[in-house]
Amino acid sequence: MKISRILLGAAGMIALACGGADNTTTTTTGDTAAAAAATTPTATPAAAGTLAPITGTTHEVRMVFENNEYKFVPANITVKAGDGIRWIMVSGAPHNVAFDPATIPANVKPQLSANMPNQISELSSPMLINLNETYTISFANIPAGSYNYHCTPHLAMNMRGVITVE
Ligand SMILES: [Cu+2]
Repeated sequence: MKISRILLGAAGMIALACGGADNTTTTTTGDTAAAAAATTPTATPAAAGTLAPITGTTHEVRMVFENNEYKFVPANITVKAGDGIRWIMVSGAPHNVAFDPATIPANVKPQLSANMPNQISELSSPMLINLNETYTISFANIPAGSYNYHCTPHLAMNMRGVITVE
């Protein structure tokens, strides 16, 4: 009597242990897979579509036609994470701020695009036509790196700039 109870008990515990282990493994795997499936699609568009506001300094770049040259002044600018740049139309309009999508890394493009309102084409700002008209881009959440840009109407005249995000 005692022996069979012990055996039954032991068998029961083994069965429970096995069952428990199986269930735990299955449940964990299922949950992880479900969590990954649920997280990945929601997180990516949220990150891609949300403008990250400027939290630091807003720098100014003038768009000018001077000495027979179309240029961004300064053409090279370094900003810190969270800074922004405001382009201002001074002379020689129309001008815009355009990044060649082919030169912008895949991990930068979604946030840069989210930080550029009213694009006329991928990563291209609208045209600034009037004196003192401005266009501002936040570089918050943009990975450190150097990014080339140009003015679409004056690309052939070499109106180019470089933004370095520290
Ligand atoms: Cu221009």
